[in-house]
Parts: sequence; C-alpha cells; structure tokens
Amino acid sequence: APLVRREDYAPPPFWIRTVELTFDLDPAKTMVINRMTVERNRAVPAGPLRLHGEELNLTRVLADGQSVSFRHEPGFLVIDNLPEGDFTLEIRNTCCPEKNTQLSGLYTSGGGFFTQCEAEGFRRITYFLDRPDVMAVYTVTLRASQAQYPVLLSNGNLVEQGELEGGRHFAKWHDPFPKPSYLFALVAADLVAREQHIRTRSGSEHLLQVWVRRGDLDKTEHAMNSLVASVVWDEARFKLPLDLERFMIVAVGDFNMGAMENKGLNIFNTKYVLATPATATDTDYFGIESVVGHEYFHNWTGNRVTCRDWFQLSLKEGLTVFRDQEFSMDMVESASARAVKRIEDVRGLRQVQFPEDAGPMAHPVRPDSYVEINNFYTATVYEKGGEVVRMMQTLVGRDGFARGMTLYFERHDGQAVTCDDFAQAIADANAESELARTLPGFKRWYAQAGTPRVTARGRYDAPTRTYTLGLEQAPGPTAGPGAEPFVIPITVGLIGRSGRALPVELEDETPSSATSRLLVLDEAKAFFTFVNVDEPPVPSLLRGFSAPVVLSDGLGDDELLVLLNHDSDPFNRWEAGQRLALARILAAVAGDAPDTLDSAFVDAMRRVLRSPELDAAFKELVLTLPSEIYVAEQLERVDPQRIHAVRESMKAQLAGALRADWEWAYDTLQVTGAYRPDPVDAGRRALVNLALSMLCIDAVARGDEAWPGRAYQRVKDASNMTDRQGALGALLGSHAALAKPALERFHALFANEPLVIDKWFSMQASAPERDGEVFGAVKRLLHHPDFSLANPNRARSLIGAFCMGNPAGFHRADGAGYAFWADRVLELDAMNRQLAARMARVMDRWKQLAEPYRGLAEAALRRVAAHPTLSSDTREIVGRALG
Ligand code: B3K
Ligand code: ZN
Repeated sequence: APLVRREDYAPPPFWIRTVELTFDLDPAKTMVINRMTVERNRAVPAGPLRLHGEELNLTRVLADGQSVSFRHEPGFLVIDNLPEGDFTLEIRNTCCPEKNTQLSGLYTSGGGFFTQCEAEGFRRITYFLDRPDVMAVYTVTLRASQAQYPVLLSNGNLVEQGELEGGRHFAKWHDPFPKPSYLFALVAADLVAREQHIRTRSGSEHLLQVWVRRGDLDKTEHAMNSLVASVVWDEARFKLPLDLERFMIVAVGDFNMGAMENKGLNIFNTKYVLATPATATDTDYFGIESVVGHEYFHNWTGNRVTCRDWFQLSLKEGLTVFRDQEFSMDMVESASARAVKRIEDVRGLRQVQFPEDAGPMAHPVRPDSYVEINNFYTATVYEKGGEVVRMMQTLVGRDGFARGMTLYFERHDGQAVTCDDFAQAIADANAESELARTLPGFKRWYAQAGTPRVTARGRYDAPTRTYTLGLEQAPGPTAGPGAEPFVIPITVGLIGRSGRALPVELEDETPSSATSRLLVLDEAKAFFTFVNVDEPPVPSLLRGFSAPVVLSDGLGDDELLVLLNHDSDPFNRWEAGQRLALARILAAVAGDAPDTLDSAFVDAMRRVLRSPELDAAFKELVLTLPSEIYVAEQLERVDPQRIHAVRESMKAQLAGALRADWEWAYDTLQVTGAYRPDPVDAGRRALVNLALSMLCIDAVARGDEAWPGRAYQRVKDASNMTDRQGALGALLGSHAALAKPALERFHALFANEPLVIDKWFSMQASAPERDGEVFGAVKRLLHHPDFSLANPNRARSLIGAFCMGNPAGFHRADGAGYAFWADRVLELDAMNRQLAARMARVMDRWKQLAEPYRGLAEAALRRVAAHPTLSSDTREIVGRALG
C-alpha cells in the first residue's frame, strides 16, 4: 500500500449529493443497490470517476439509466465515459457479511448485522467516493427475514416499514443531514430497547433508545442516564442541541474499538454500554459515562462539522476527547473529584501518549503521512489532541472558549474542515487573547511531534523580595530538525516553606491577591520576575498539568514534601508524591541506592493515608506507585525485570511499614448501603481495595493467612464487582494460595457474562509474574474453551493484557514472550488486521531495551516483518519499529 501524504490533498472531481441504498440482507450474500446523484466538481479538472471498493462483487453499473463501461484497478472501480454534466449512477453489488472477520464494513455478530465504516469501511459495503469531504443525504431501505432480524435500523428517522412476502420485512430510513460515508450505519438483529423521551431546553421532543440483546435490558440504565446527561450538558455548556428526532445506541459484542458516532445511530462495544453493580466496576461505570458522552458530543464535533481529510482527524477526536473530559469533570460536584479525573487523564497520557511520541510511531497531532489511516487513531491524535484544545481554553478562558465554539459552528456547520479552521475560529472569537497573539506559534502543536521539555530554575533575592523564574524549552527528540518553540501555557503558584500560598504578581503589574496565574512561554527561553515575595518560595509549576510537556524544575525532597503537604493545586500535590516515589525507584534501579525506602518517604505516605481532609480517591492515587511503564519511560536503557523487582519490593515495604494504617483504612472506609457509582463511594472502594492488596502482600510475606482468607471470602460474597475484582486482584497480586480457588469461583459465578469473563482472563494475564507462572497460565488459557481470538474484547483481555499490561511477564530473558507475541500477531493478522496492528504496537519501544531483551525483540519483529502475506496495517507498524 502506498504512502498517503497530507500535502497531496486535492478536492474530489465529483460530489455525491444523495444516496439511496437498498439492502437485501443475507449473511452469506447481501445484495446492495446504490443509487447516487453525482455532480461534477467544476473547480477541478475533469477526469474519470474513481470509486473506492474492497472485497465486493459488482453486478451492474448504470449511468442515467444506461449501462456504461468500467474497469477495475486495485481498490477502485473506474468509470471513464460518463454523461456530460450531472447524472445519476446506479450500482449493484454483493458482499459477504458472515465472512467479514475484519469487522470493518458490514459484518455479522451474535446472529445480527452491524456496520463499522470509519475510516474506510463503507467501500467494503458498496462502491463510493469513500472520503470525508464527500457529504451526501442518505435514504436507506433494509430488507431481511422478520423472524431472524426483527429490528432494522439505520441513520436518521424511520419513514416507512412493513411486511414483504416470504417472511421478510423492510424499514426505510432517511437522514436529513448530509454526511460523509464513514458515518453511515445499519443494524439488523433481534434486539430490545430501553427508551426515554426527553424535551430539550428549546422545547423539542426526542426519543432516546439503547438497543441490546434480549436479557441485557437490565444492564442499560447507566448508559441511558449517561446519554440523557450528555444531551443536557452539551446544551448547557456549549448551546449545542440534539438535532434528530431519534437518537439510538446499539451494543454489539464484536467490535474493534470502543464505540462509533454514526449519525443518530451510535454503535457501541458492549463493554461501554452494559453495566450492573454485580458485573461492572466503578471504572467501567465511568468509562461508559465518558464514551457515551464522547460519541454523543461527536454529533456536533465530527458530524455537523467533519474533517476535510483524515490528516485532520484530531479536529474531531482531540476536540471530542476534550469535551468528554470536561463533561466527566462537570458531572462531579467537588473540586477534588474534578482533580482526580484530571490526574487519571494525565496518567493515561503519560503512560501511552508520551511513549508513543518518543518512539517509532511518533507523529504530529496532525500527521503528515500514513499508509493505513486506521493506524493513526492514536493517543497522539486523541489525547494529545485533547490537550491542545485544553491549552486553547486555558489561553482564552472558559467563556472565551465557548464563544470560539459558537463562532466555529457559525462558520463551518455542514462543512468538512481542517485543524487550522478550528484554531482560527477560537482565536478570532478572542481577538485580545494570548491565543490570538501567539496563533502561528501555537499551531506548532499540530505540526511538530515529540513531547517538549521545559526546564525551570528560580532565584530568590531577599533584599528586593523578588523571585526570578527562568523557563527554557527544548523540543522532544522526535520533533525533527528545525523544530521551533512551542507556545506553552504554564500555570504557576508560589508556596512558602510553611505551606502559605504567596502572591504571584509580576513586576510592573497592578498588585493582586491571586495565588495562581498563567505564564506563557512562547520563546526558547524567558524570565519572569515575581515581586512582593516575602520568603524563598517553592514554585508549583504546570498546575493542573497545563501543557503536555516534561517539566524539570530541580526541586529536591524537602521542596517536594512542601508541595505534597500544602499545594492548593491537587494535581501538583499528587505529582509531588509521585516524584518522591519515582526518584527512589530510579535510584534503586540504577543501583545508586538500595531499594529500601527511607522513613521520610514512608512517613509522608502515612500522613497522606491518614489525612482527615483528603478524599479517599486522591489518597489512592498518591499511594499507588508510578507504573512500570512510566518508570521505563524515564530511562535510556530499560531492564524490565529490574524495574519490576524494585517496584514490587517498594510496594512490599509500603505494605509492611504502613500495615496498621492499611488496616485502619480497610476497617473504616468500607462503603455500606446500595451501590452508587459516584466519585466519593468509588474513591473509598478504590482505597479499600488498595489496602486489601497491601495487606495481602504483607500477610503472605509473613505467612499469615488471615488477610488472604478475608479476600477469598470477599470474592465469594462481595455485593458488587468493584469489591469482588479488588479482592481477586489482591489474591493474585500477593501470590496467595487462595488465588486459584478464587479464580474458579469467580468463573463459575459469571460463566454467562462475557464482559466478566473478559475480566477473568485479563486479571490472570496481568497478575505480577513469578517464575514464569503467569506466562504459563496465559499459554494454557489460549486453549480454554471460553477463549477466542476472533472476538476483539476476548483477544485483548488475554493477549493485550499480557503483552501490554504485564512487562515482567512479557519481557523474558529467553525471548519466549516475544515469540508468543509474534505468533499471536500473525494469527490475528490473517483475521483482523486492525486488531493485529494494535497488538503489534506492543513492541514500539524495543530499541530502549537492554540486552538480551533487545536482540530477542528484534528477532521477533523481523519474523513478523518477513511474513509474506502480512497486512499493510501490521506491516506499517513493524516496519516503523524496525526502520
Ligand atoms: N470515531 C471512532 C473511531 C473510529 C476508529 C476507526 N479505526 C470512535 C471515536 O473516536 O469516537
Ligand atoms: Zn471520537
């Protein structure tokens, strides 16, 4: 497959204005009639009509009712001799949904039909200009067996339905909004819906539906509540109303990713729809809220205004990630719960996006080229893209950002546009802002890859009571030659040694009592002088993680302890604790220090755990050591086994040194009463689960069986999945003998709950490795009757969880983990290339590994790369890794 370049973008030579699709649905052979009205785009030179098509059988082509000659080119149907002017085109083709293991296009799952068209799946259904800047109005007729597929859904509004002969029936749908083909969807299956009518602020009535398989209806309440909350929020915060009479969510068990924002007919992985307290954890509940919100918010940011080309993917994804993060934050009452959400989001960014941005797949938020666009649905496009939008909001203020959004829709509703158009609208609506002042520089966030480094050094001058902060930036190593400075918003505070917040007034400014403020670093280096600073301050920089950079501020333990104990910014408070832990882990890994924890650190952790004013959720985040992957990211040469050993040892020390404190937490913080997935209860459950896992680690080390016994009891009788999974995790994490019977118990309880069986696989795959036991179990589980590579959730739950979530199990000195990876990637690649390419990313950072890992990893990569029929998706990933 060729490289596609952003600079080669050209508008299409034809527009497709309307599409009438008729489907005769049959798993083995579905017939598609596709009637299009086509206009010539007179702004570009005339040429043949080249329609995308993949794995289709063409049966006829008519232009204005007459047959025309055509030819096939790889991936295209080419029609040379077309009528002058505008014309209609009718195409008939068939496809084979039941053989579609790629889960892209039209496929079957659980006896029903479903579609996934983004990015380039529509061409696997019929021939089309399958690119996002071609927007058409769709009318869709579905015909199918009434008994097997009683529910027939497509985008927009239902205009007609009825019976046909031979036990078949039909439904006709019309979507009044022009849309690109990637937003087309259909569903035909035996489903039932939870329904809710809502009236929006403007007074319009809408029907909301969540469609699931019979038997799953009792698991849809939270998804529906999340959908209602999303509708209300978008109207309140951005004045963006629901624009269709009917809005549907459909859950499907076989799905390549989380969910899809098809116009009016969102299709979701069951994982992000189905939840009951017995089957879903707090994390699952929050995940559902955020994904339901995300897909709903796409209705404006993505659907009403879409992307001109796929290089602009972050236009909709970065913006919609930002919106779903803001939604989740606005859904909680306390500032502390907002901060917890922010910390979790940043932790995810650093865990996934920072490594991506430093490795072979590094690319700008707006990439310059790709082989397979599906490989660029990345943490950079999504999460870093979200941070770029967040920085815009920081630079123009919350109200200014809302004004910018309004201008963006005034200008671009109904269009397919670029990232530049978005930034321009936000800046134009805020002409006096720092964003408008720095716009050309700011847009480098879209153009330059890599995580920038910011170095900060402060100097206090007692006689003048001034504090001068020098800030310097350098682009990340993957930014490429000639990288120019970024525009970096840095929110700062100054804190006295006793914890007092000091003023943050710059010289020549009118005095203010503010204790937090924004600095904008838009050059390679700048100095800021604060006045009226009564004492030598500890700087609290990058509050709330105001920019996606790596900060080095040179603060030592004493200063970090001041921040941990006193910072009014909860993000930096957490960050200080993580840095104290990280410094100790890194020193021990390097062999510069023993891996024994000092009492200063242990006491600080105890103070946090016992603090009467901190929330449980926040405590749990502080008391969780930085992950092995995050630690590895700080190193030039990575020995995964050494990192694992040091981190496990420090965890065991925290478990032992704070035993009485963990017991106190476990005994006093249990949540009683009915399960509610709110942040306060969830925080308490998280801390109690951490306490239980610490107590089990400590108990097993001492040969005491009481705590594992309690955990086992909890696996048997917990009243919700969060507690049950926490208890099982505690047994696995401490290598307790009771882990085995607990796993059996767990499986027996949930044998008919696929999403819970996924957890059962992934918990075993990600348990801390010891003597190859976990690897052995993973290999055995491949042959478990419940395992299937064809189901993406299941494949991820075993293979993904092991290769990505278990560094110490995976990186074996004998290379068997890498060989296992290569075998699974090759198996998957023959079936589902998008999923295979995702799994292939596990090896992105192989060049960082120390020997013998590095050489063994390379051999496995070369074996995959040498496979003759490897998909272009996986080839692009392993090719970049090796290249
Ligand atoms: N837009 C889809 C992702 C499509 C992925 C295609 N490989 C879901 C989302 O971001 O909301
Ligand atoms: Zn999205």
